[in-house]
Amino acid sequence: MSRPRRLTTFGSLASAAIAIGALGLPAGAAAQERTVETASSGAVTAALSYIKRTRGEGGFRFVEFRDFRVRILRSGQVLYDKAIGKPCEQFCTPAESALTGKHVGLRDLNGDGEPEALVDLFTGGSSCCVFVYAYGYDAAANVYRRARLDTGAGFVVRDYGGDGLIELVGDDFRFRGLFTCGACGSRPIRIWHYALTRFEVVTREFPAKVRSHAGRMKRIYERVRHRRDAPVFVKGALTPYAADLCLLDRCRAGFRLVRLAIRRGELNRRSDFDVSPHGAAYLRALKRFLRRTGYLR
Ligand SMILES: [Ca+2]
Ligand SMILES: [Ca+2]
Repeated sequence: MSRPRRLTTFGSLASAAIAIGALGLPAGAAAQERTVETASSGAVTAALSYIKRTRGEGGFRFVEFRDFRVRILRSGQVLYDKAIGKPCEQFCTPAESALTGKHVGLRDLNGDGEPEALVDLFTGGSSCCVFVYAYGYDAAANVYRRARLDTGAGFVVRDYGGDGLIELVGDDFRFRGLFTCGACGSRPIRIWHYALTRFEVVTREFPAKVRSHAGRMKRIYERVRHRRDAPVFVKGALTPYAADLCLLDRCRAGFRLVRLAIRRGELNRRSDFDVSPHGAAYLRALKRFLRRTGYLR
């Protein structure tokens, strides 16, 4: 006899129990206790399962999750059953998705009336990283296909235009700590749309949102530029400002403000906590980075 399996579920216990009965479990799992969470919408049931163990001793105890697995049933037929795999084979934590409020949920991301199964995992570490796994139905092939997004520090959910096509709004994590300290600045806005096998960066399609983000960065710059410890914070505001303006095809206007800050001496080295580059070298490095990341074309 296998031991009763612990259930964590956001639906009713009854529906989870039925789902488990129908889903079965991978061979060899009986030896270890698998937690299964399920979500249903119409004919679709998605299940996220994993092994959860408490490790450590005494005052140092932590919960470890591993062997994440996703299974999707449609009208009782298993159409997807695979491990989540790297980088979340271990050390990741299930995250309540901003899209569904659950570890596993169903929501239509692209307005076609077909819900996608969604799982968010957090890799741990300081403000990094939230991964979104979306499983979409490919009707022609009668299979589910996976799209994965590394959002960096996470995202918020919007539906600009109210067209049912969901926007995931976050920032460009490649800019973390760029030319400054990790917590000394912001990052350029980044917006994604879901497509069947991938998430697409669509930031340039939302110029009004980019303008408003750039405006915020400029206001931060005006606030911090008088501080004694200015350079790290000035760069923390000017870098995303310049990137935002490039998204609006106004790179030159962004660089004009950077040159003004250089002339005013706001980017000179002023303390031991300053981070290179300074002055004109900052502008050169900024342009190089914006070119490499596709902002400056
Ligand atoms: Ca859909
Ligand atoms: Ca929309």
